[in-house]
Amino acid sequence: MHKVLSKSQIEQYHDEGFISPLRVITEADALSIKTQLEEAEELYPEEINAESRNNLHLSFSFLDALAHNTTIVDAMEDLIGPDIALWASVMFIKEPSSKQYVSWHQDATYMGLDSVDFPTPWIALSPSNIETGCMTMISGSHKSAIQKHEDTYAENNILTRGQVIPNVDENKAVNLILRPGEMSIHHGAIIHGSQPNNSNQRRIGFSLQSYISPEIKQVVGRNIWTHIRGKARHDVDGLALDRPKYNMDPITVSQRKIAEENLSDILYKGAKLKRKY
Ligand SMILES: O=C(O)CCC(=O)C(=O)O
Repeated sequence: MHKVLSKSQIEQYHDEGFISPLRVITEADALSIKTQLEEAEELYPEEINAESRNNLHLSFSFLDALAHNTTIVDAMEDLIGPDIALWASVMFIKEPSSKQYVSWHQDATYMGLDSVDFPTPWIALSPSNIETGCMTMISGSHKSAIQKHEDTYAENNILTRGQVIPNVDENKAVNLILRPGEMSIHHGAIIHGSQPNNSNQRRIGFSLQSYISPEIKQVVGRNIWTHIRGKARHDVDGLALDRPKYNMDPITVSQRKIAEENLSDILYKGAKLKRKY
């Protein structure tokens, strides 16, 4: 018996590499989280900005709550079983009428794990559609191996290395249209990307990249894992994370710093250049 996902949704995840849309919280709650995020951006500009967008769930309690949201975690359990840890998170913000885009890529390429088989929920905190620059998935592409990525460091490409898979066959491209409070779930090996935001509002998506079962091991670098549910992982290097009791809870701020350094070492391993995110 599955907790949240239907049999056909689970089949769709395995066949196409994604599920969308799924309602997680109400539209009003999503807009309230967006307001909290924007207040936090004002109050702590050094901590949350376009270059400091990773692992915000480690030191902001309203995002920690989303990472542990029962509907999201139940959906994860339906896909990967009861023992779950979160690898990292990324707040993907595209400013109104901006050129920022995400090139075709496969998430698992630079995560340094010994498997590509894991899900990422992406929660819309504002409307995500063709005008605002929603994610587009190449249906079924998770079934082929990790493709060669070229690091471009292109200015408006908001991926770490501006990495891109050339010559993607876009015939099977599917746009994931989400209302605030809905999520999509995508597979670690699916080819996906997103176009610029041509609207007059921000496009904000919180990517919980990714929920991982303990059978999957970190083989590059030392990740700081967030324990979510079930049996804890063994490869946590002795750092049992405190969850933030409130935004910027001091102990969690220093934990996030360590997590950020480790994540950067993983994501930029062998890269010519390191960007700040
Ligand atoms: O937010 C976007 O447009 C892209 C996000 C993405 O690539 C991801 O969550 O894996």
